[in-house]
Amino acid sequence: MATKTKNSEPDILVEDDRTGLETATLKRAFLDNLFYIQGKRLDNATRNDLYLAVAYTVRDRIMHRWLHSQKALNDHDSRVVGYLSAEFLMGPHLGNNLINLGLYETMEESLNDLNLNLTDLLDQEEEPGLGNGGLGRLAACFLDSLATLNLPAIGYGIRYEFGIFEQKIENGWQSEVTDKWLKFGNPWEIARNEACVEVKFGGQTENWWDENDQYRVEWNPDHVVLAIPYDTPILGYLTDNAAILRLWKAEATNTFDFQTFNRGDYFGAVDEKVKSENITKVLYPNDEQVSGRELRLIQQYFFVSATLQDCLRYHLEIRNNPVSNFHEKMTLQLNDTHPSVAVAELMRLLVDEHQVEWDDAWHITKNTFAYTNHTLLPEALERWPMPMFGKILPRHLEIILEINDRFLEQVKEHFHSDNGRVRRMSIIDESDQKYIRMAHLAIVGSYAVNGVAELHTHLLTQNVLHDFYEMWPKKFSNKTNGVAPRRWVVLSNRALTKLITSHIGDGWTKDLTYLKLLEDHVDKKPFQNAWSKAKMEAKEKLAKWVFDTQGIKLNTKSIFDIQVKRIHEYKRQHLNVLHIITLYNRLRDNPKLNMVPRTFIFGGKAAPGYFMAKLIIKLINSVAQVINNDPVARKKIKVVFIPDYNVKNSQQVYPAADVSEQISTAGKEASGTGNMKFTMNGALTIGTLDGANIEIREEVGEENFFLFGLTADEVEERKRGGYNPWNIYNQNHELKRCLDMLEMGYFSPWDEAKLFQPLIDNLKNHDDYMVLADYQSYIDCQDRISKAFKDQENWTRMSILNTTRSSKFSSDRTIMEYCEDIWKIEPIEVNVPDYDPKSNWH
Ligand code: 26Q
Repeated sequence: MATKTKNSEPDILVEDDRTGLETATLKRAFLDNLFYIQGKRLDNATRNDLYLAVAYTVRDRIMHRWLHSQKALNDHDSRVVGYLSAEFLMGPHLGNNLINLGLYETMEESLNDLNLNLTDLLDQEEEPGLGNGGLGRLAACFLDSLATLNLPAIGYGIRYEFGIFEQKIENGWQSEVTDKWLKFGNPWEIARNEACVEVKFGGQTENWWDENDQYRVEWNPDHVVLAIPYDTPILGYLTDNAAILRLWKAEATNTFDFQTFNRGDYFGAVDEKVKSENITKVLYPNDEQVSGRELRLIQQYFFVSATLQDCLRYHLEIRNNPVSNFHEKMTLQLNDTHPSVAVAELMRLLVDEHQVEWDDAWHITKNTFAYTNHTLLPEALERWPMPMFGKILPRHLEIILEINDRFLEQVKEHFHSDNGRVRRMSIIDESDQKYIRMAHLAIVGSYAVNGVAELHTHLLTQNVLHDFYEMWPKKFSNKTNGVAPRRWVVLSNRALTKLITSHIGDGWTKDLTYLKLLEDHVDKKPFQNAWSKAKMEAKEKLAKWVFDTQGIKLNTKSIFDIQVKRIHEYKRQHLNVLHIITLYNRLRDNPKLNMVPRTFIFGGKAAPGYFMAKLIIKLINSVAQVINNDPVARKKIKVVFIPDYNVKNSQQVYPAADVSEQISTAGKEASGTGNMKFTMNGALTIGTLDGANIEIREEVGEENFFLFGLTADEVEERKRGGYNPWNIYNQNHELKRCLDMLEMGYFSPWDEAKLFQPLIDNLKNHDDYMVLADYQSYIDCQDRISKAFKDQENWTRMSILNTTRSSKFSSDRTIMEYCEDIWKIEPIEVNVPDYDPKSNWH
């Protein structure tokens, strides 16, 4: 449609198909995208075509916000945070983006008009599973909060071609299938080929004194790889600000490998290409356990080097700053030690490539980085054999040794040549063969170090990192984790969201402390009824999904008792199983037993090489098979294992829980974040005094939390006193009976009788995770839960109070603390001007 204006320029009325937010506009834009991008009409589109057309419609509405955010950032010259993480477990984008644009209902309506169902299309999205669990999901929640709070932020990571494996359950065992998440294309990312950088590996170094009497080093690598950035916009909630998630993909360099090295050697060149592209092929699926593989170190260095080159280029070329104030304009958070080689890489870039003097470079470096520790398990502390490290990164080894020499001088001075300290604190572990301790490198090269829950930080400063804490007490602080309320309540739990908003307005979605206002209603019967109705709706939804996918029928009036998380001995899924078997035995003894029906739901992946974790999965499934087929027991107890637990299916799990299982051995779980998602959705926690459970209990009140088990101190004390699980086994009849049944093959009639022997042997002989020591306390606590559930009115009251008192666990709060105490960064207002077809608005 064009009209003539006075000055004879045709005034083309550009309709707002790419920006408009009305139902009719969305409908037209969707059909347009379906036609012009997918090349389909409604009558021949697949479900994936329809999903993509919606995705592009939403992406269009993000694009101008994103570009304005980036422009605002360049204009302001303010300090920016880069969040460096080997994992970003984002989950599906479409639903979250609709929520953040405030467009969820409108889009639902537009699609309904076309006889389409939004939920079906949301379900079509293949989630980017670029993380293992807590640490990767934390990075994702942080990006949501950073964007929502209008903070200038970039997430830097790896674009794995294959994310965390897809879990299949076959005959009760886990098997792993490659996660081909990019199979149908990814509408959310944009490749920025022009911003690629080169990353070097191997070779030798050469040193000389230059004409100014400066010591200089040149690194002559034997392999160079291209790093291509892929950017995804991360839109904040009801704001025009969008952060960037920049993930690096490895490609072969034509110039280097094909011409210089392999002239005429076609197959040699192809080998080089494969070798290069392997770097970002696959995510390592172990959490809490280091793999020590060379390729893992190569992955880490690859994304770190690309990231730092990118940051320096932004600082020097785009913002035109001098190299000397890099640390004032940029701060880089290290998500665990996975990116900690960054300390050496920034030194290399500054000293070797930008000719900065060592002392100045060190000043910049140690004022740039901050490091978050996520673990207390010794087996999870990363260290690299020195020879391997030196082979891949010869220059970085020299730099680390130099950093260490200077650091150990400081240690000697501070602790009066205490050799024990020098040995313990050194970046090089020399106890047998030499290793580089990545946590030590991260601490020495950072201005701030933090743990992720109060107990975790306390244990770090008192035990694991005590020497460092004594040397630099001010470097250490606690930042209790949090989760994004938008994804974990607003998107996942629509019914509860509507209920809450109808009582207190929608302020709570941006500031979770408003939930407190709901406490006025906690004793009002109609509100309580509405609350239990929302819970029931979520339970019915989950039950339907379990029935549709697994054919297991659930009693929605039963207690939904849920444990979803990675499978690990310290998380003690087997303690949960012992409770199930105990109930089963009580029912066998007395089929008329008046017990409150329970549905036990498990979900989680085991690291492929972790035998005991895989055996625990088999155990859960074996117990499920026996109980679910027992004509008496199945009326009261059901056991379900959800295969392939991931972000997408977790979104229907948290809202449906009555009971949240947070039963790790005290002192082992750094924080936990699933515990927070359950609490926000009104589940009651059964938990130990571990990680963030302690703070959850503090917030919701001890009368609204089911506590059991030894404390971290008591665990240590029992171990020091020569803990003997045999004694407990022999003295506790219910427990002994459970273990004997497992040992005799009661739950493995279809398999070899000795199937669970390794698990039982562990429990009886070592019980490193104090399962037997906590058994009785756990059972007693579960009995209290069953009793409490009978009083539905009071249960609902407790459920409401868990939600209304959960505001501390919003990642908005966590991010504000990082900003104030560590990063010192401030919000930037981004305002997209109103649409004006005459201005150069784009
Ligand atoms: C390291 C080296 C080689 C290969 C893999 C790894 C690796 C990968 C992932 C090591 C650890 C992880 C993940 C750890 C993790 O998720 N930790 C969890 O972090 C959460 C967020 O802070 C906490 O809430 C959990 O308590 C903690 O277990």
